[in-house]
Amino acid sequence: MKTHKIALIPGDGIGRDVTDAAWAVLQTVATNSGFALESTQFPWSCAFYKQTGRMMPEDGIETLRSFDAILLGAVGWPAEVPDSVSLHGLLLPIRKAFVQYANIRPHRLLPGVQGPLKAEGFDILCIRENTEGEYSGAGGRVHQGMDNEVAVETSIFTRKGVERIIRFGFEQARARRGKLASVTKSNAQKYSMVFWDEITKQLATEYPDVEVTSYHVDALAARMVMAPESLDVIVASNLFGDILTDLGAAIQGGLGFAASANINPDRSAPSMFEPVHGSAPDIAGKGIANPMATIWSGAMMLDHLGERDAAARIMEALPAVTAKGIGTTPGKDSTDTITAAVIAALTA
Ligand code: GGG
Repeated sequence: MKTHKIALIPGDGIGRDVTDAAWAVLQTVATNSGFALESTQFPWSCAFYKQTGRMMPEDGIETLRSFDAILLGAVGWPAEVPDSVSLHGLLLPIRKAFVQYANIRPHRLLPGVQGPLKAEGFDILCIRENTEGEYSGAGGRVHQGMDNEVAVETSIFTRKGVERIIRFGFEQARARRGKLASVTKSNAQKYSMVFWDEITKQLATEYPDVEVTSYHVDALAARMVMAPESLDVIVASNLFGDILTDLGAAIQGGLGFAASANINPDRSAPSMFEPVHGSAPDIAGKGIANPMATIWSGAMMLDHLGERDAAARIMEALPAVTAKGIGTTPGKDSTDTITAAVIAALTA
């Protein structure tokens, strides 16, 4: 029997609740589909940082390298560890070390879910550049605590990095409805964002079948609210993609539904799958976190591992559950209730 080796990193807060739920669903579908999933769990988190001074061990990346994929819950415990420390200590190094340059975030309104807009049929795919740009971590601070203190944060956009993510966006658009929105703020940022626009234009000649439009990020955000049906695939930088996908999550009914895949398209290292949401310390341990985003991310993981039928079965189960009104209202149904309903839909 084919066995996929998965590194499980529940992380902080509700991360454990949602990864436990997703794992139960993944095990069910694996058993029913004739393959096996074998997990190794890693306690890397802010609690780990408090004990060891690191978010993961020095050889953490090398340890993860031998796995077929990584399933992660959430990172952050801001009362104890600054978010900038936890993000730069775990999530960002994994994305960079494993060249997971494409962060794929699907936003779809599931039946029965009431979003804030009338956006029936809302279905967009956001491709976020995941290894450079505004989150490169280049910069510094001098004269700390003095009135001449300076903080500098440098965005890094390389031709290789920009070309490969925009090309990935074109390929995704080609496989969907053939429309690509390329997002910048090139009227205000005259080096990096003009560079991005130029590369979009150059690559467009290779994809005559894709209708590409360049938008400024503010206009695109407004369009997502006012005319979401006009959009198909969005490709954006690390920061803009991060922000736009929280907007996408809101339109699809909340962060509880927003899944993501950090993909290494060349398959030279493992890819990582995680919900868009963070650790939500305010509801941690209450058993009310919506596990759908992590279950959906798990389906993306199975798809990436070549288990397409199993992934498709999960993606049929989720709307079947929400159509019954289960998991559609924040806090109404427990994590266990939603998980059991998904498992029941899978085994019906
Ligand atoms: N589920 C992953 C998580 O905890 N994300 C928190 C976060 O702040 N992420 C920022 C990012 O995705 O770059």
